[in-house]
Amino acid sequence: MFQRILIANRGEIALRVIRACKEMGIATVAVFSEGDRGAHYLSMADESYCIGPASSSESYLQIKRIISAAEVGGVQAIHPGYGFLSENSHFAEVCKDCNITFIGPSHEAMQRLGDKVSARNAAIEAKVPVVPGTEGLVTDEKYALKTAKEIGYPILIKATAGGGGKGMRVARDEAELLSGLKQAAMEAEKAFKNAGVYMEKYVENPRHVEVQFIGDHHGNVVHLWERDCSMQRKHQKLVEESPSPNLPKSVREEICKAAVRLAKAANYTNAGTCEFIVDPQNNFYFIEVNARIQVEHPVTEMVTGTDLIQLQIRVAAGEELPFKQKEIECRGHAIEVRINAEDPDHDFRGSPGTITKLRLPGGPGVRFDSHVYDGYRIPPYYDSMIGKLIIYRPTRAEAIATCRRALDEFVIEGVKTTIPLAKRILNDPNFVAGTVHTKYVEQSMLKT
Ligand code: MV4
Repeated sequence: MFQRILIANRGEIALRVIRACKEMGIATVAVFSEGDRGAHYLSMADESYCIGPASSSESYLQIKRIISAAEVGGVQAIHPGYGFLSENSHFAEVCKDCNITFIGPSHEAMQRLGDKVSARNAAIEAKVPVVPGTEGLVTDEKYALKTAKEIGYPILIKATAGGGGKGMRVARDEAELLSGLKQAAMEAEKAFKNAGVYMEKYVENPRHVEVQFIGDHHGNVVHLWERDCSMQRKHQKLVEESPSPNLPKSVREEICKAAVRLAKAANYTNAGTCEFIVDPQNNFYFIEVNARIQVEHPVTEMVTGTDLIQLQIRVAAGEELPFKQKEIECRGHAIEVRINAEDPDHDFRGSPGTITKLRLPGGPGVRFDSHVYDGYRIPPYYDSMIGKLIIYRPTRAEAIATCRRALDEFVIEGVKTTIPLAKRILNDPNFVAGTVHTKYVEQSMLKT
């Protein structure tokens, strides 16, 4: 087992990893930018090193600075968290070359499943349902028009190096297809230095269901059931839950087994998530793999009674998974509400500043994963999420009641937050009915 681990991240996920390490008797090395200097979570690590100015590109994204801190800190492994370098296969490779264990998939598996077309091909090989679309990248307009004719409009054009909705375009006819292809390729070149695009039939208003899986270095891969993340706004998840409401048990079993097939076929080790869309007839289609631990991992931890970060560390250290698939039950119901420092009256733009009053909810079934505290200055340089309220109760109805109560107790002053929106969501009849799709918030709750 590792003696010391460096956490190449910040905020709530850095604290989450520090906590897991402490319980395992593993020393921790934190890194921070000037923008995070003095944040209390840093003092919970055994050591912490400043790796640069506030901007991410000069600190948390600087591979050589992270590796230097790892060398100075004398660590055996690095946990990347999510975002930043967590899906950067070059970083995973550099760690390997420096004899530092990257707590995540191999750089080969990351590449194989990180590229969207490559992942789609792996899904096809593993007999995982995909949306009808192009065999590979769109090479010329004739092929694009022919394929679009075969599968029918509307078409979704996607960047193969994209993800999380970046570089996507809907085309509802030939004209939109031709212009969309050009724009998507230009955007992709600019954003990802890779202009490759592919096409899929556009599934209107789908639900977003993702499957947590984890593989060890002994050939075992298991799923830890699914999460429904349909409550989103502009590809930013607002509320996630498990199990997925109104998804028949048989479909849940199928979608979870499909994820395991794909992970096994790709020789995937450590934690990952397989993202699907589900149409109104409960048909599911593979979309992409997230080759990292995700923000919403606590939802899965609650319904399966696991600690996913500790599992990641154990697997990275070469241990076998401590359970077989049939031992992993999905029990009770978990709901996570992301708490962002954003101003709902100004298109949810960031609302950094100092927290002047903080009253946290508590009581049965309430967990709050966050690094913030009274007097904490939320920096303007990073993602606006400041914590996650996770509720766990025996049934969905009870989880909703507890979540409403917890949100009512929650007081954060000094910055604007998404708590008012969260309260509206938890009281929205369609959310309570479990019938929302990925466009619901934008179409029905935030109609400007
Ligand atoms: C789709 C889709 C509908 N049809 N693909 C792509 C990024 C990933 N995170 C979700 N994505 C989607 N892929 C096909 N063929 C719907 C989504 C999707 C979505 C698309 C546009 C706006 C918001 C969305 C939220 C969730 C899923």
